[in-house]
Amino acid sequence: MKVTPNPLTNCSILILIFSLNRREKQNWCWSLFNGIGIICSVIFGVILLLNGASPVDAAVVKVEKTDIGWQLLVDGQPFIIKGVCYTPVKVGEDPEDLTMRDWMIVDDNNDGIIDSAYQSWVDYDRNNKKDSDEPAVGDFKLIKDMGANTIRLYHHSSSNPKIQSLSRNNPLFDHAPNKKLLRDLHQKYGLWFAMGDFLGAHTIGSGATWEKGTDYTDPVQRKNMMRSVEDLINTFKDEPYVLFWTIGNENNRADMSRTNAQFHPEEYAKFVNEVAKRIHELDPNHPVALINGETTMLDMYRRYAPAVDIIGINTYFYFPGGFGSLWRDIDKLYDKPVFVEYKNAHPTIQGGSLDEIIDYRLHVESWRDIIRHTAGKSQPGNAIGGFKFQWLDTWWTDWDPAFQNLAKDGWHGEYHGIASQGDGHNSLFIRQLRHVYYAYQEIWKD
Ligand SMILES: [Ca+2]
Ligand SMILES: [Ca+2]
Ligand SMILES: [Ca+2]
Repeated sequence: MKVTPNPLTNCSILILIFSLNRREKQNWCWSLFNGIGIICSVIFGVILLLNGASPVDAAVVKVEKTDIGWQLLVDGQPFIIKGVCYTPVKVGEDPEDLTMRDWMIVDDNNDGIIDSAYQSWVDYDRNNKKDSDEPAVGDFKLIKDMGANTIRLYHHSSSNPKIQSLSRNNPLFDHAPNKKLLRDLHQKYGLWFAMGDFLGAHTIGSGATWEKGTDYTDPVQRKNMMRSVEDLINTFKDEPYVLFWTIGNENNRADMSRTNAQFHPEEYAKFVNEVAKRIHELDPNHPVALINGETTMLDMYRRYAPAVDIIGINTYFYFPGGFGSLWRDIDKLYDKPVFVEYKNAHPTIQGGSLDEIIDYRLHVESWRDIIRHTAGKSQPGNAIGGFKFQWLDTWWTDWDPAFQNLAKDGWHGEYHGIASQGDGHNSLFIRQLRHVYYAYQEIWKD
């Protein structure tokens, strides 16, 4: 686990060893040197303590292609991503109105404990009340018990006012990240985090106005986005829970991302490559995943973005039995390891609630298709796992964030949760676990 030793720590240790080795010499000159060495060691140690620094214990994560296909390796061991997208939103809050808060700091019962992380509870009898046999358990214990090993976080908050201003001072991102919390979740539950930067999606990080959207031909905006990414890497690169970095979130789709990548694919792909190279300079220990909507523009990445390590696909399509020709299509266009972020894009709603049987069957088939295309199984062996979108129903996606309503186009984006928020009272604490939770518990246990 130990990598990239802190040079300050090394310096202190070297001086200390040097002074101890020479201690037997009585020469006054050596004594003076020893004295200086010990004093320096103490000063460096104090500086480290004051800075809250700790020994570097980031994992070494790599991707590797062999005869059997692509694999993600964590400290040398093959790793399949059993992932969950995690963005719990309290009923009534809406990121589009800049009212959504960061779950990492939400403590609405004012007890100093982060609510969703440690105090959510399962409403087993679905009566929308917390009964005596429904104790606070917390989302990450539930997610761990479901068998997941990785959480996807889309974008990072920052303590730097200049970086905050690039996200329109959005309350989601306008504060220091809660690294202590993430460390605890890693230590307690063994969960890894895929840490993201939107790279201008939804205008976050670019400094563009919402009306104009992010422009990848604008050198000022590109500089802003690079700074935002550098802030992410420099903040988290030595943290033990980082699995890899994600950049973008289907920025190739203008309708979904408010960027012009779709209209300037070459400029976008070249910028992505610059960003991936910069990340590798700052942090050689974690790969870079580009998140794309479906498989359009992969040929551009092949030509102009070879520095990307992993391609993540947000997919809305489902074919009987899984993802159809997705794995082969990607292999032909862009020879990289692949993970998918997937959902039941057309949830069947019966009598105002999700048809959980249809939903869980679809998810089981999707997961089996992922596993079928991992290294050593079906060709091309390029799958490294997937992220289920998402942990909790959101109520802001369509119309009023105070109501859970259907979409006019059948996408029903407010019903993608592994857990629902019941009737909306007791948000953000209540969890009604759907059948899909128990389905994953079964298929992810190996
Ligand atoms: Ca609390
Ligand atoms: Ca109950
Ligand atoms: Ca709604």
